[in-house]
Amino acid sequence: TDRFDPAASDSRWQERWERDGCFRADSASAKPKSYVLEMFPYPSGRIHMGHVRNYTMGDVLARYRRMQGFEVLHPMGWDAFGMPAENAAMEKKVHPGAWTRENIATMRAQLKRLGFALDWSRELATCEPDYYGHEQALFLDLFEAGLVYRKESEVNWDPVDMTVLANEQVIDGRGWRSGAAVERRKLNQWFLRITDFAEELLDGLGTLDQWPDKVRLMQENWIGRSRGLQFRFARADGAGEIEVFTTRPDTIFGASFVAISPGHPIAEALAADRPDAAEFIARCRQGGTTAAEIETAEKLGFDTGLEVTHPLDPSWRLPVWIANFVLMDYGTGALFGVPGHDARDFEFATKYKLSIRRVVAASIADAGLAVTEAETGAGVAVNSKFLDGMATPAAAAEIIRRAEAAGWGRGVTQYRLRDWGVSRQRYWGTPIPIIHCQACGAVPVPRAHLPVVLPEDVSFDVPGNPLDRHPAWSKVDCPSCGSPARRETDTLDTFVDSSWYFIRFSSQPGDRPFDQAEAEAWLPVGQYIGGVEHAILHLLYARFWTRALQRIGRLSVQEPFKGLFTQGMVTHETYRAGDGSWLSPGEVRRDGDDWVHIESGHPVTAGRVEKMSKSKKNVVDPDTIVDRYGADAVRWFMLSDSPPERDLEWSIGGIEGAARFVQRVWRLAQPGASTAHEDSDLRRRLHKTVAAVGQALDGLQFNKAVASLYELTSAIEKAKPSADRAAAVQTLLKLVAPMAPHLAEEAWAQCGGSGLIADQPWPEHDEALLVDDQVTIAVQVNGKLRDTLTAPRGLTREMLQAQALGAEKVARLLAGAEPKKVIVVPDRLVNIVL
Ligand code: ANZ
Ligand code: ZN
Repeated sequence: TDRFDPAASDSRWQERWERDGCFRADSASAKPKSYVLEMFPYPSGRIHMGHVRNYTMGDVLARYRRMQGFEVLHPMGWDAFGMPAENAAMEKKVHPGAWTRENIATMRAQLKRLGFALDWSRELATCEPDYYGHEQALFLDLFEAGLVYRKESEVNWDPVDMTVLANEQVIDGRGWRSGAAVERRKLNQWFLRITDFAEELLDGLGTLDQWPDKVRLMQENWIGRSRGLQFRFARADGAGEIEVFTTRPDTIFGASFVAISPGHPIAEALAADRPDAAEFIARCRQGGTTAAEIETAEKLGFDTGLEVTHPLDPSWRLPVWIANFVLMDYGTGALFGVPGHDARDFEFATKYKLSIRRVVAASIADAGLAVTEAETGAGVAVNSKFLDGMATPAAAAEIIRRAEAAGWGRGVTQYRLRDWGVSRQRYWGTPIPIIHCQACGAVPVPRAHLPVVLPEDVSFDVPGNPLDRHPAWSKVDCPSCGSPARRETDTLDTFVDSSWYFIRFSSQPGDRPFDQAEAEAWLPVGQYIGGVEHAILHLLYARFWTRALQRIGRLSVQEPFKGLFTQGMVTHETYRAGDGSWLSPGEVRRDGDDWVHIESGHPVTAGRVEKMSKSKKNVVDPDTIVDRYGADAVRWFMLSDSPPERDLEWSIGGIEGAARFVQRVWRLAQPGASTAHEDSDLRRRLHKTVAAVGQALDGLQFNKAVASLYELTSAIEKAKPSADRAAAVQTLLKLVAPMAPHLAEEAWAQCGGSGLIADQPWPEHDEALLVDDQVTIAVQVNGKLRDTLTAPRGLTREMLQAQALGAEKVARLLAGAEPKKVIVVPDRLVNIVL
């Protein structure tokens, strides 16, 4: 046939791969192993183009590694717990489980249509007891190892709906449903001791040389190591001390106040007998719990009337304020304010008329300059007694030395990283396997009783956690004393589910979370691919979980993801009608220089090219495209137009170009197809392409691989029929196979190739054929080497002479003068005599 027909072909090969168990990973294989993984999707409804791009990249790599002779693990699963399912339950009255499982079925079918080389036998969904039951076991392992604890901590509270809100449910400080201003409330919650691993997680970043620098930097900043001084101010009333933490001990003579957090014990004690203090603290509790919200909130202060004495000058007193920007869970929950050199302190001091003093300057001579805004950089100490003239780091070290010598403080390391709060007051998550007993406290559910399964009969007609309202589920007997007790009704943060799914993929025993030997055979993941939106939390939590398992002796792997790649987004044009509503690109047409709405004829404004999103109506549904162009054209387009880390703009031109390329390759493979007669050096070209495509795929530079394949295709099209040409076609098909696997299989079969092309070894190249037939020509002036040229072998004397005289360095030496004589030795040298 003269056309490749994806509609007939795609499903045929997909079934064949499935039937042959082609992409099943064999843990017992003697081949070297390669684990390729894309971040598993949240089953939100349908696959979008972003998924297609992500999974195509991983698929190309997986198929390439397989052809290279690796035993490849390339699995797929579903990050299936989370809020959207509960929102759907509230809005559409469907059970979160039914909604989720239906979405999974749809999306699985969509992925299958794209022909991904996945080991579907290892598919998992985190919402099934078969997965989350093992997660409960791991939670208990960590609990027993002291890596899990419970403490009181703040949550977002919606005062109208009377429910706890997840951070994502707080929009501009208000509850997403009620619109009420969110408050902070204290609740007992479960935490994982990730801070125990802060140093390891930071140091481990140094070993991740196959991660993007920007992601490592984001993790580094998130962990946030600061070195500084912790010391005590004595209260002037003699009633104890206030301990503070500073990263700028050099500014100690610039202190103008001490500020404590609204949650600080001194603040709480004060609130107990002063209503104005209590009221102030309550005011500070308004607004959400995110760090960003606390950072940007207006600075609020309350003068306690207390005073402390300066450690380096007992006659110097500083006022103590309660300030909303001081976090209780960082450092000591108290600080000394230096308005001259800290932006928050400057804002605070300006508002409350506290003194602002310069203690750092560019040089000693600038000591008298006024400070008009916080100068946070380094310099030399001024107005600081014995520190005067010392550079910032030396001055800081000097204060730490004196504090330690005199015993009023010590040098410390602080991390910004907080312990991981994993409690969620939600239904659709992994139940935390704990039972609360009046007498025994928090008791782990006995292992034999795992999994603790979510009840099916729950209602979503009122806000709050359905598990709390369920009449029977939480009522159990204490496993330790037998008296009536209560199940924990909090469920785990879904980031816990995604912190170990890649381990479960390695082996799926029924009686434990994973098989250690098999996990160690596959891990670490060789190449992990996903969105940069997961650069911080997901990756950090997965790294922590892996290290925690290592600490308790369950897995001897340090880092879960050896290579990380973060791909760009898929974007598309946007359009808006006169009333500001969005129109899909299919609803508009060009009219001269303008755009109009096809249906109404009204003018339309073309907007920016933006990430595909439902709200902007610029989504292209992969299924429609696969129907029309076939899987390979979509896959090819996803790889071809942009470097993979950049955004890819969807366009009809692009997908049609990809579809045309598929047909071009198809035609090449047809018997007797060539009517061309060029006698090109196809062999050399072919070996170069094999090398270039391999190198590009190793570096995940898919667009470069595509460009090389276009060139080879054109070269073959021009070549006259020959054995070289026939061999080139077969090799081309192998090179194209990871990207356009259906086409490659069909054409391979057509050319009489044996077996599946997916099972063929990756073509080898001959290094000797890679070197261009180029020579290096020495360019001399008066017999001295001045420059070199690269030229094709056999270039004429005249051409060589012209090139040499045109060389920049030679032209400079000649300075316009005519050379006396030019001696040319072809393929070797040009000597210019002046
Ligand atoms: C005096 C000072 C002078 C400070 C100066 C900064 C600049 P990083 O670098 O993020 O670790 N701080 C201490 N505890 C705090 C808390 N619980 N909540 C909010 N801020 C707190 O920040 C350390 C600095 O943040 C500390 O150094 C302290 O202010 C403040 F020119 O002390 B500094
Ligand atoms: Zn008990």
